[in-house]
Amino acid sequence: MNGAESLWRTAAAAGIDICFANPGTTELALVKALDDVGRIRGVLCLFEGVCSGAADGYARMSGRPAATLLHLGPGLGNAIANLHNARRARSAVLALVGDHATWHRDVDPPLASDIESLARPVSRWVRTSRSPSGVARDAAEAIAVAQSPPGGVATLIVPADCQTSETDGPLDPIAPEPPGRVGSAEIERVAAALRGARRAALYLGARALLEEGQRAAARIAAQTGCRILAETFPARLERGGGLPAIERLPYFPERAAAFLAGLELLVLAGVTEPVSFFGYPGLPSRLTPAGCVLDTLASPQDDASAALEALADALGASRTPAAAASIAAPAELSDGRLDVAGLAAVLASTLPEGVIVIDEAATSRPPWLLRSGPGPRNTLLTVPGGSIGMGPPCATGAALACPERTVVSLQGDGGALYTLQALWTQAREQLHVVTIICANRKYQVLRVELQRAGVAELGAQASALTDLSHPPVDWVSLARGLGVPAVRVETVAALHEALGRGLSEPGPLVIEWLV
Ligand SMILES: Cc1ncc(C[n+]2csc(CCOP(=O)(O)OP(=O)(O)O)c2C)c(N)n1
Repeated sequence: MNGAESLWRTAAAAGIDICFANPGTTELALVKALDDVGRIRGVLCLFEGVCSGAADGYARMSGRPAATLLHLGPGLGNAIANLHNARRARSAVLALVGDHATWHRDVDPPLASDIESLARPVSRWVRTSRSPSGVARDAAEAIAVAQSPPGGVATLIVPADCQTSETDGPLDPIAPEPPGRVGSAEIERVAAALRGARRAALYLGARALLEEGQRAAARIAAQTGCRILAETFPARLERGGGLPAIERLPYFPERAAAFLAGLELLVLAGVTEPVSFFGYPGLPSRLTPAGCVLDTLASPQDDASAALEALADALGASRTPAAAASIAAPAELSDGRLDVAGLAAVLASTLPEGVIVIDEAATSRPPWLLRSGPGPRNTLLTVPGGSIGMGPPCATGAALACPERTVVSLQGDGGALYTLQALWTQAREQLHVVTIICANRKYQVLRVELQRAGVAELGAQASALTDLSHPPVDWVSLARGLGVPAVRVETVAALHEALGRGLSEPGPLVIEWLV
């Protein structure tokens, strides 16, 4: 057995069943070995940023690690923006990168570069395999690190000769570290603080936003009257279907300050303190109001759900589930031109139970996404690292992880243009993804930021550098060119009809909304 086969057999034993790949000559032994091993599905992505975003989406929705296969430094470089998002989402990703044969590197061939230096900022673990016999051990270690709390990217660089040379065979998986357990003293301390505070909130992130964490938080809220808040851009937020009403922290610091104003106690569960996305002169970077006590119940490394449950018990909270949030009556659908309110109404009345919603809609984001609670059960995935171009790949990975569920991706046109090649993979794999492109034909959020910075009127360059309308991008043609059927809508009724069709028919669909 060669090193490549020993790597895949080790990875399969450790729970990896998919690899988002864009290979080159230095990865071909790994490509061939996928056929020899037969337990890992190779999915071709036409740009490495699609590989990394899809692996992130797959890991978020499956709860299992996902692999990417990338071509030396340039391939890894193309993947970095979405590896950054995966790092911030704390997704378990094994980034495999091929390299030149060890004996060939000395001649400094054209594709040689410092791959480890490229990998480090987005990886919690980086290693270059030194020998064929080390490849399986390196892979086992990488996968364990990727999954150990809080989870992240582990990058393993495998020289071509380490893939092709003979080895002893695969290794058993290495168990990831367990999440940290919050001790009873900490639980008692936070319980006492919550009992003593008149205006308190739980601030939830990461795994605290899965079902068990939310249900425990609802018990605590029912017992103490505290609010339940979520980080602004959660990696994965379960919503609806009787889960509690949770408000996402607003994006702009002024709104976040108003949102948190008056709190005396903010309890962190699975998350670090709230901070502003960007620094604005005169506004604070840290968002916790002056005089409000920050108390960490559970860090992102800890089992935040278990800590919340223990806290609910310590507070004597009832075990009977709090009354389910009432199902919102479908909003009235107007028959006029489509706007953000119309989009929200169509989504609220159309989306089925169990839908996975991807939010990279930027300024077209319907408020419906910011407050969870009413409505059928759904799962929301957002962009925790703020690096746009995550939506189409992440939708692709989520759909592969959950073939029985539908994915609806709300996507700004600017962000979509970074990684539109994901549509081709959606077509090839026949994934049930409906992408609504919010085509305002500009980088609107940057114009909002310019306004906030006091620019009353855009200069010619500022206007040009935030404009996507000359020439206008034709999303219907782009999607069709990549094998995905597409339709353009301008009215509420047309969106309603198109979305209904997309939800009921198999395979992907793109709906271009001319904003
Ligand atoms: C990788 C990356 N490059 C650039 C940016 C800066 N950026 C943030 S939002 C944005 C434009 C978003 O445009 P669009 O998706 O059309 O949404 P809109 O703001 O128009 O609603 C840009 C370029 C970023 N966040 N990430």
